[in-house]
Amino acid sequence: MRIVMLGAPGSGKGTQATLLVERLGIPHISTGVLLRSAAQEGTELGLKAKAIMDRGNLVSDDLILGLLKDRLTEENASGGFILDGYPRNLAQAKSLDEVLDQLGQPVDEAILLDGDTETIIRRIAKRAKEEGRSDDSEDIVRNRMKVYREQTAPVAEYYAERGLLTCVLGEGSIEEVQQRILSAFEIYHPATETPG
Ligand code: B4P
Repeated sequence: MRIVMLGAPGSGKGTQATLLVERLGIPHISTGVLLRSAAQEGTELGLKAKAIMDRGNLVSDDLILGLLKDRLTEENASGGFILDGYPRNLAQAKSLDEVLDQLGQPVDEAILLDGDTETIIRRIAKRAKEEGRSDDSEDIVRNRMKVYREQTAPVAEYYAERGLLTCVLGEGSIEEVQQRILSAFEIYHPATETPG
């Protein structure tokens, strides 16, 4: 199964994707994680990306596509994946379709986590205190929200037009949101649960 997770910064994409991989046994591919790893390793690409991420803007489509293609062609992605943080604009959505068409592995589902802006600001403020991520300060988060509204929100429509979009309310506890996703997709652990 090939799933794309969509949602504003702080909507819970990465959090929910991490829980879903345990259920589905497919890898979690996060472009944010790929970029932060490259920055930590100090590669030229990583340092370039870090300067952009620290302002809350999107890194260039070419740069991120190169990183993503390498990851999608790794062997453990051939049986499916949960893609988190990509696509973030319409050009990326089209590039993703092209790459996956070439691999003969089209997107099966897109999940949009919908949440209130103030909830998101609160969650990220908490993470800023706990983890100190350099793009989590309040003014940068407000810019990330603006970038989301202008560039990423139209991507949901792109998948809706193709009949692939499921919207899930991202408010409430992490476990409550996970349960909503599992119910929407009728995902159960075969050994311990039966469909309700
Ligand atoms: P990401 O790493 O994707 O960062 P994010 O949008 O904040 O999402 P993340 O997955 O980390 O957080 P989550 O909502 O799960 O991107 C960072 C930057 O990288 C971008 O701004 C951009 O510059 C660059 N980038 C990445 N992909 C790109 C692309 N394709 N093109 C160009 N640039 C790209 O969780 C947030 C917090 O909320 C966590 O602390 C979590 O514990 C908490 N939380 C989640 N759900 C909760 C709940 N239900 N209740 C309480 N807390 C909750």
